[in-house]
Amino acid sequence: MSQIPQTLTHWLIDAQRKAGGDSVMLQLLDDIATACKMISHEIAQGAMLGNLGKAGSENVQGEEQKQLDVIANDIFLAVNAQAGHYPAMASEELEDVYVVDGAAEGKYLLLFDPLDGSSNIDVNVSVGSIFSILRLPEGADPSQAAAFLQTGVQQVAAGYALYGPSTMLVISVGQGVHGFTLDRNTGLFYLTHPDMSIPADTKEFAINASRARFWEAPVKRYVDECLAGKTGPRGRDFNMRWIASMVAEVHRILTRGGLFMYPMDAENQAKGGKLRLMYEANPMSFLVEQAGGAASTGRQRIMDVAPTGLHQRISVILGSKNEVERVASYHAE
Ligand code: P6P
Repeated sequence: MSQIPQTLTHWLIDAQRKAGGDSVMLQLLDDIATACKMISHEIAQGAMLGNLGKAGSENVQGEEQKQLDVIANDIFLAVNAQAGHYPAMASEELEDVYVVDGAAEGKYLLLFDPLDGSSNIDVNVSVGSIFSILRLPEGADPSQAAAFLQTGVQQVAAGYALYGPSTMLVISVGQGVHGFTLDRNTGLFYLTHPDMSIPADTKEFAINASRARFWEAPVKRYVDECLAGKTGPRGRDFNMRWIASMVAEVHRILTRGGLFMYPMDAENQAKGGKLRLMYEANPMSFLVEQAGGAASTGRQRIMDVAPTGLHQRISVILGSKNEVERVASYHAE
């Protein structure tokens, strides 16, 4: 019989057997996959469904929402509320905690950015959804943000969907990082990228170079050395990428290595940085570390940061371990 790739469901069954315990994690990730399939359909239709462009509203970050931001958020909330495992959820698109009716017995908390990089939607560039799953702490009130304010090391699962030329779901439940590709004919995700791993070294870095005038000295030193190429202190040439879609950048790094930086700088310092800790930096750091990479603020491991707010922003330097450590060493000098 011809060998067919393992489906997400069968992979989750295997992972649950290895981890022991109940099948809840299997159900949680299966529902995430369903939500991402539905969002993929909305996005893949592009202008044909009339859902491109602005929603005419702003999110909690004061950012203009695209119609697909709202659609993706509604899908994530509706699909992941059904099984009753989450008494509450937190979304980049919602200021407060979203309490799930009838799920008071749930033991997990879901945090997500339903459509990251949505400024790329109208120009048909890859975007993604990012999710993080925490346990509800014993005795905590899930309706309060405090229940969510756990360090990244407390995550029990994390991942993203990448809506690109193909739609992929990349996840970790603490047993490495594994990529699944959506087959639109069967509607199933199949294991296509088992055991994704980040090389410790790289010649590729990603940063929004238009912000160079705001960078702190250690970041400027690192980038200048890369730009100096083989004639400079690094003794080798580097390449640069910037997609302005964190999911796409992280996927490239999980696939072939690299360094992604959105550091705190003189302009965003008052806000603590650009990217959000709880539903962007922490889940991506979980994946990166599970794949053998590193994720730092420049001054400390991202997943050790004690959160102070649901929408807290943070400096992000993640990817190939030796490069992350180099940037961190420059901060320490
Ligand atoms: P800039 C998208 O809005 C996002 O949150 C990340 O996905 C991305 O890496 C970054 O912001 C892009 O920021 O300043 O280049 O638009």
